[in-house]
Amino acid sequence: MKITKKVFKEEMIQRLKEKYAMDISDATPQELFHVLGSVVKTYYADDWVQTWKDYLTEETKQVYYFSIEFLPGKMLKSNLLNLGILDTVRDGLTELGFSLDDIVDQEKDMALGNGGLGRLASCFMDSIASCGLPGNGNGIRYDYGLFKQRFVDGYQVELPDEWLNNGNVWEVRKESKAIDVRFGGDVYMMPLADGRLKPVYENSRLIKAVPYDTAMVGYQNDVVNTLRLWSVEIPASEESKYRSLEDRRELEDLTAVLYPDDSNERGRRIRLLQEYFFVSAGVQSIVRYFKKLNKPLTTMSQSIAIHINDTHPALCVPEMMRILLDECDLSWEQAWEITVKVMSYTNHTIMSEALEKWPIELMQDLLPRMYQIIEEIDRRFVNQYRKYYEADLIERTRIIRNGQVHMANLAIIGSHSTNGVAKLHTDLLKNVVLHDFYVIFPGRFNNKTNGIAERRWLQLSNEPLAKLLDKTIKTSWRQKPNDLHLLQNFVEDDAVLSAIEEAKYKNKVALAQYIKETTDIVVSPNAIFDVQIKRLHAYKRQLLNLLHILKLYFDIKAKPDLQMEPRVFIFGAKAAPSYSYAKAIIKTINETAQLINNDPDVKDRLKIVFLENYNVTLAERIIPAADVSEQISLASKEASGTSNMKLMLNGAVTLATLDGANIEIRDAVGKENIVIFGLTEEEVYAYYHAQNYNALGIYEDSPTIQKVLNAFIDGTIPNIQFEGQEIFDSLIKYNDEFFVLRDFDSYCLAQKRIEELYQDKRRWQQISLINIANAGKFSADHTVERYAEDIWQIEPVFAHKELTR
Ligand code: B1N
Repeated sequence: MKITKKVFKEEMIQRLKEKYAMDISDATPQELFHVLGSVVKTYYADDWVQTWKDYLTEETKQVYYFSIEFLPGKMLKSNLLNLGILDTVRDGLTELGFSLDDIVDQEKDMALGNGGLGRLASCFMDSIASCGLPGNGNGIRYDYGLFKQRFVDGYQVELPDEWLNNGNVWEVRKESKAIDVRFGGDVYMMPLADGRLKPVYENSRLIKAVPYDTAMVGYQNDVVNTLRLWSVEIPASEESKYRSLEDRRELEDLTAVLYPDDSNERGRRIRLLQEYFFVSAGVQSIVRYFKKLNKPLTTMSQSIAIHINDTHPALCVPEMMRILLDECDLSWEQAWEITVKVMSYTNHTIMSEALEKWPIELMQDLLPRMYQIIEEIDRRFVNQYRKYYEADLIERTRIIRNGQVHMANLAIIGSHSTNGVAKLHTDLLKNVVLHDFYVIFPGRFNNKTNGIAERRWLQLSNEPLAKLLDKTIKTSWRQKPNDLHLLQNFVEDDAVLSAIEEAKYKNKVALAQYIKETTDIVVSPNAIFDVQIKRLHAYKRQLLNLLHILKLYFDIKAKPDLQMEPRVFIFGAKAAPSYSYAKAIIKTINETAQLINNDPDVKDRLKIVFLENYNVTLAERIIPAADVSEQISLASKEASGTSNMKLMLNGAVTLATLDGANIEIRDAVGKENIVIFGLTEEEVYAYYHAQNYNALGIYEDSPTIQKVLNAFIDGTIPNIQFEGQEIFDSLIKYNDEFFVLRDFDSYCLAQKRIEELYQDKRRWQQISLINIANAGKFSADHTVERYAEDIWQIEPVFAHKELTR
């Protein structure tokens, strides 16, 4: 359908009248947003219905991406871009007397995720649709998304994220597709006359899972996939069981909040119920759909792929078994074969505190039938493999041990594919963390390096650069991110090099303005914008960044006329509310900012800006303006990282350890075009094996480190008596778990190198260009195409569409 400016404007005027009974000239941005959203919905409605129908009638194999987190951010602009009407709508609104950007501001971020894992799921949704791949998301519609972060006296304070307060234009409630989910009570197996066993449930509870569908619009390809998020309700039949308000509350709380922990698990009752809730609803609805196709169940893997994004949806395995056994009357062997073929699993972390385990009693109590099935999977696994492997290996790989259910073991045993998210990460899975499984199932392991949606992270968020690219290399990069490579031809072109710098400068001016408005801190766009944006976690080492800033500060204090390139250190990070160490770091960075930003001796050579409430929308503001990308986790700890890719795509120079995808970024740009420092993963493991890391020794040998660390406890940094001591102790008393002190000197040298490079303007511009030109590799389009081919065995729908058109 061709949407002209004229048609669009008339539609806006008409709908505004209908919905709010007013002239468009009187509408507020909020009202305009709602009307615009509903107009945009009509533009993809036909394609959405058609995509559903095509998949059904063509019997297209589809993937269902199960994830307990999705982090789409705002959707208006992205939908406009993908529909190919961004300019039409922007111009139309201008003619009506409004600015699209003001209206865009009205949309609340959809923040149903914590960080990288949830954002990856959303980049994948965008890429799956944009590559014309048949795929859907399956998750939870939390009433409250990730908390809003405020700083009060430098401390993080958490406020609820009431994202649904003004309604959600994009979602469609599908009452008719609701599913009953059962939990609790007792279950026993009753023998039937024909010898089969049927489960009988006593005192169990039924809850209703209601799906809310959101369109995932593909990039100018008429494909509209679905993100299905489930919300809990009390079924009419069960109303009588919920006498008291508390009873109801407990149930309704099930999909109330997202657990705010990133890379960290705390086994909570409600969390386990959340996991089962969206898994059961999702798998049941998939089987219901499959049955419509009238094909034998044994062929399910030809029509359906289910992806388990980290272990949170690992109950997909026993839930599929339950349905096939209890409701479809298949034998165990048949059901198991189908399940393993349908399921695949991604591991996102090797941090042991993030590996999910549930106490047996809790699982038995809340999900008795799941537990029975898991026990049987475990029993058969042990039985089958103990013939071939030593008892210890079997003991280490079984699902149930030490009183706990090991979810990663369940996901690996119950699926045909286990992948890591960057080369190094996958190697560590194979050789260290999951080595025992690799011995048993070598063919199941594979790597899929993460990727990012370049549409959002360049086309939408960095218009100055996008326009420059169009002018320089034409527009094919918008369809094929790999064509960014064409920019490489301009690495000696002075005009292009300065244009890149100008685009960056423009973005820095805009960010400086935002910083002024939100924090009242004045920063110069001529300074180096040095950016670390990610969750606050000890392994990501925001502390290392802070130690270096303090060193620079003391250098200035010691030598007041010290010549240095002015720097703005920009942080964005939320800490899990219960993670007191991470919160101590936030407080300390904020107090150090007070100290440095207000010290007249510093004379604007250093500024620290900690922006509140880091989220997708804030990332879209910061990333285009970044000069330096801080990727400084301890080698082996960051599975992949994705902000590293986004920053590179926007021309920032990466300052990194050899961790996660940083290694692949180095390989893509060449080692002259990235600044690498710190221990390698081998060196880290060598310390573990020798157990000879000695933080105190490093401290005692280095006057610089002493000076910097003492600032935490001697009152130099104000108002952090408690926090400063906690951080100091983590390094000295508890021997510096993430080798911050060991990497300190190397990091300072790397920072020096950044400064030298920056002072050679042309060289810096060239590095920036080379980073942009080589970022196409990290497009999530490639990543999902690899998943589609190697793991899901699904194909793009275009081939067929072209034929039938
Ligand atoms: O997943 C991202 C990676 O790029 C990051 O390196 C990795 O840290 C991140 C439990 C997690 N791993 N594990 C989690 C999140 C929430 C939770 O409750 C674990 N997040 C990651 C994408 O691959």
